[in-house]
Amino acid sequence: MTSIDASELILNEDGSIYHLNLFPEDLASTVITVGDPDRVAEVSKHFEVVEIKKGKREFITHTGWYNSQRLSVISTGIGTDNIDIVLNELDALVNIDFKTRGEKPKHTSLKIVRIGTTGAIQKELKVDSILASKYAVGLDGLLHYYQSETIQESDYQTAFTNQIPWPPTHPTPYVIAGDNDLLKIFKDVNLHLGITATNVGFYGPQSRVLRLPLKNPELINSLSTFDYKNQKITNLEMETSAIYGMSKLLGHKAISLNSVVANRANGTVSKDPKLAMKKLIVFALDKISKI
Ligand code: R1P
Ligand code: URA
Repeated sequence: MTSIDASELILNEDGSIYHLNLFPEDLASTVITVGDPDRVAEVSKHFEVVEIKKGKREFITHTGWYNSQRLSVISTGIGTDNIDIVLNELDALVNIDFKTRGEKPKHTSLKIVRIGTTGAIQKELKVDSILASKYAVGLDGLLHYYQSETIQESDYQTAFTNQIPWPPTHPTPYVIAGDNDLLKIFKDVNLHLGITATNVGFYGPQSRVLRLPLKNPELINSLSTFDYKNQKITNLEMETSAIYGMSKLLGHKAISLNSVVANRANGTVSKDPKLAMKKLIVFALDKISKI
């Protein structure tokens, strides 16, 4: 069995994983990820018991019980660079033996549910609605650092690059399908199914102009008019493509749920984003208890 060097799988002095600061036994097999560290307690306050509260940097974890199911909720902070850390370390916690530093003989598959916020780019998608991502379109480039061609939706990708002029300075867009089993379980009249584009920033990379002129001012228009088999890209955020891609590569199941806090197509924002998030958390926990 190959043993992974100390420089590649870094453990803290107490033997916990480097960034997440967790031991394997601290993690449940169903993991809710949230961007905002303050959102962790908003989720875990619904648990009957919280047995573990740990954290380091922006990565706060609470593990406890909800409806007789053990759940972990962890904050990822913002961005696909953080998702690279979180997904690799979550996987290491269940699939690498920290004593031998080798892969465990039996693979454990996690169920990962993102509860996040997003901006809609289609007029019809109202603020405060909730959306699950059927596909994620990654504009961020993270997946290109891994051997990931086999999990990418190449037809979708070809349609994208045929319809949208893509500057050679930007990473090639990649497309990952959401997990069908989880999408079926979460199906609901109150849930929109959409196609989520993930990018590396909130301002320029999502076509927001404050003081800096954009290199490609047409980006948001081309994203919102792009069409693949009569389905349009519905929303923009900063983590889903990496969560879908890394989960698939590592053998985990993931679904991304987002509350729409802004609609870029009609310039509206939620009047009560906290209440909308509370509703999404209750919705997600109810569905998770059916997994
Ligand atoms: C930007 O405000 C952040 O909000 C969205 C984006 O993906 C980005 O992380 O998600 P979260 O609310 O989960 O952080
Ligand atoms: N999060 C994003 O990344 N973009 C938005 O427009 C809203 C939330």
